[in-house]
Amino acid sequence: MEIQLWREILDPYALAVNELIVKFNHIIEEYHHVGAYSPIEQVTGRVKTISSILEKAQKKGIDLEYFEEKIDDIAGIRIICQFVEDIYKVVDIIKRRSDMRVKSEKNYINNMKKSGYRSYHIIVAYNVETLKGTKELQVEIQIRTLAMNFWATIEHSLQYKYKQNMPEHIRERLSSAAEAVLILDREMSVVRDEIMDAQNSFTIKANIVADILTNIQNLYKVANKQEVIKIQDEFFRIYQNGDQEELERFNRELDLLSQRYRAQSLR
Ligand code: 0O2
Repeated sequence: MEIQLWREILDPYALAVNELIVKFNHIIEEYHHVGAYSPIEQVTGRVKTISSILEKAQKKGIDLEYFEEKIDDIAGIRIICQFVEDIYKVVDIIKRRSDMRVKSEKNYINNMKKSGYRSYHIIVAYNVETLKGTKELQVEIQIRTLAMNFWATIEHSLQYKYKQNMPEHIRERLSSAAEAVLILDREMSVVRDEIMDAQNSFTIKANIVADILTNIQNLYKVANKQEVIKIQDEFFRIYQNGDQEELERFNRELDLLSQRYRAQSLR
């Protein structure tokens, strides 16, 4: 196939990857905007390279005429979570969406691969709009924890280096590292509630501070400058004390003051 033709075929996949990265990042933002913990930590994506498509087609005996149907990870999204529990939340989120249809799933979390690989894979059908009209594509979404991702990234590079001939002692090391990842994820799940609490209060505090600063900025445009400088000093004092309740109270008072000055309409 000519390079140009490959480009034409792969272009919609690049669009799908870009769109899905935006959409999953938006989910993270939505959680943060309401001061909640996001089950998604990070999102990345890629379109398989032509050489990797050719390699997979050859390995699996796929006729290149049908590679779009037979290779389901031409477009790949990787969602990284902090905890194993988050993976299942993300799976639910994906299943409830109307812009993608789940075609198949593989749970390598409960059924670890022989290599030690763990991840949750979902193949979805996803529509993109192109100059030629709507095109339905398959996208592979891999969902895994930070620890699983660390292991998979290292193992992937070693697989690439050794191809089919990975030395036995390295294979054994990887296998015991996979066990360590399993234990690490379990340990993290035990302290999950405490970690989430800490992260939630950090996000809530950051949101309050952002609100206060917006209020002060808006007041500066309409209120007496000396008064606003006093408010600002008061904010620094409360901030340094680090008492969240006092910050919340201060923010409510500022809201009222801003309303009085109709400053909020300037937001
Ligand atoms: P790349 O370079 O990431 O695109 P299979 O024939 O079982 O290997 P299949 O049937 O396409 O592959 O589906 P599967 O098992 O769900 O694997 C698809 C992708 O999962 C792989 O794509 C890898 O990204 C990842 N994966 C699966 N098994 C392993 C593993 O043992 N180690 C690591 N590091 N990743 C794995 P590609 O095309 O193989 O690779």
